[in-house]
Amino acid sequence: MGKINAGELLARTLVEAGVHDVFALHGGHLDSFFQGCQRNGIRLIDTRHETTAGHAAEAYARTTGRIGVCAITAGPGFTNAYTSIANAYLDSVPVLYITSSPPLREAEWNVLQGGFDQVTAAGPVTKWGHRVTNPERIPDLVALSMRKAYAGRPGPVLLDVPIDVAFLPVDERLATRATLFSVERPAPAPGLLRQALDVLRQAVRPALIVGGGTLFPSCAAEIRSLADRCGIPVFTTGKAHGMLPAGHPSNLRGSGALGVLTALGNGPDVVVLLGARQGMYTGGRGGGLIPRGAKIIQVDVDPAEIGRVLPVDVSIAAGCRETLQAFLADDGQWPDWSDWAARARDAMALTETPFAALPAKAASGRIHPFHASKAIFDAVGPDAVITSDGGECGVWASQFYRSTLPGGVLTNGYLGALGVGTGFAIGAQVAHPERRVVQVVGDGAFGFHLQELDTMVRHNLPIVTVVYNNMIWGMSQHGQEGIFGPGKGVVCTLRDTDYDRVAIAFGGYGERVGNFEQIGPAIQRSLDAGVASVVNLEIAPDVVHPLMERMVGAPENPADIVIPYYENIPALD
Ligand SMILES: Cc1ncc(C[n+]2csc(CCOP(=O)(O)OP(=O)(O)O)c2C)c(N)n1
Repeated sequence: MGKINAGELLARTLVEAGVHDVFALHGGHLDSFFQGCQRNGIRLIDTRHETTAGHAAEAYARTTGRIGVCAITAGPGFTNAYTSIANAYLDSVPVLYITSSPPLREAEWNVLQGGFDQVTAAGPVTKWGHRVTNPERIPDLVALSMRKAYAGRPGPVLLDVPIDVAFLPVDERLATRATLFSVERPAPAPGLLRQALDVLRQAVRPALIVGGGTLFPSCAAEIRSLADRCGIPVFTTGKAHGMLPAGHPSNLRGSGALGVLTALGNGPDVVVLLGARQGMYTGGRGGGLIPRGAKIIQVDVDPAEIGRVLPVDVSIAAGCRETLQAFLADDGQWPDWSDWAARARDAMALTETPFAALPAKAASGRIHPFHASKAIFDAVGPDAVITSDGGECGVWASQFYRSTLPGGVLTNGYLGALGVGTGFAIGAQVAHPERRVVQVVGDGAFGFHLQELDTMVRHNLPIVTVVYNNMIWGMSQHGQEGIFGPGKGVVCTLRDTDYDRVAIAFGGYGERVGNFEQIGPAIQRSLDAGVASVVNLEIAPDVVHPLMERMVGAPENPADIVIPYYENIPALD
């Protein structure tokens, strides 16, 4: 024990907390920390934009269940990362953001990379933030920040270490000690558990909707046991794919099949929302997913989430895993739901039917995105980690992607931020070197961070990126045309860029694919290339996903006021 600097102490504390990898972009403010990471065996993965580092840390957390760590510099490093912080906040993912800032002793003197308070600026998108003023406090503050990130509903936290604090020598004997912990959440109250089981056992057509609240800690084993035991159809929101193995008979995947069942008037009569918040991803109050009149049992560790949009019949403010364990510990009989489950599986097949008969080549001569998506995921298989980023392409892809890894499909979340996929792919590949990582992405979305091909190549991350190159911001243009009429798109045109050659320029592998039959072989060659690659797919700009019509209008009553992308306002009679 002797004198070290605060950056070194920070690195040692992270090691003690079990952190192996930190996503970062350099700034001299953090040099004592970066040197400390190097000396203490923490792997630094440096990206070409701070928000990609943040997205990578988020994906790392989502695919491992452990906190992601992102280190970014003062001022522009922090502001660049803001989108990723907001993304993790809205999607409830534990990420520790370590930032630096100008010296405390030069406060308010118009210095470099300062002039605003980062801790305050981060306030609306973090669970907690703190500026370290005394280097001896680093161990307990790091531990506190991790407890804050995990506790209750998880989320990002920010620990700011000003440069003069980061470089200060500190006597290790005077440093505080870190109190670490394992994640425990409250069990359900016995009375409420009883009510929930009674309502569920009386159900004729139950549905379990599993959300991101089942990731921290992972409930995959318990969800599988429950599905095995009672055969309840399980639907997942975007963050919870992979919670049941891809081929499990109860795995109804995303909400598509639920929407079909509900539209056919054969939706569930009891819905269990398990760590799945009410809101856009569970159909809002529109009744498109959860039919009006269905009973709702909502389980969420955050009591504030229960009943946020629709009233709830049984509210369980407890941990998802603990609630599942309590369900499993009950030895009552489960009804036979096998006929209902078979009907639900048939509905899943119906989501493909309307498109399967269409030709693979659209009127424009380019590839139909439905067929492209099917061919991509036939070639990729279920064991890869998938990131999906973009507008309509994400909707097409969602019919086919699957992952055997819990949380192994990473998509745009509540922030709706394009550009998340590239950082997600980096974080997932760092966390899972044993798995293939495939990113599917719109040409618009890919443009936000295509410089990260450099990061993938430098760090030997053989991610396969498949670009849906339809030469437009598709969802935007199709939305505008849906509202204002054909040809009325503005600010939506892109070029037919050689994204494959961009990959080659960065030291990777690339192919352009103009015909449907070549999609599978091109993906296979990319998987075999041993280096980051881009498959540049010529996708038809003239194919509009039917979801667009619902997103921008088509009210039941033509007199309703249509608010595109949000709930329409019914006309008063
Ligand atoms: C950062 C960000 N900027 C703008 C938008 C608005 N937006 C939503 S979808 C979309 C078009 C997406 O185009 P692309 O990624 O090419 O996918 P496509 O719809 O063509 O499949 C845009 C611009 C957004 N959601 N996020």
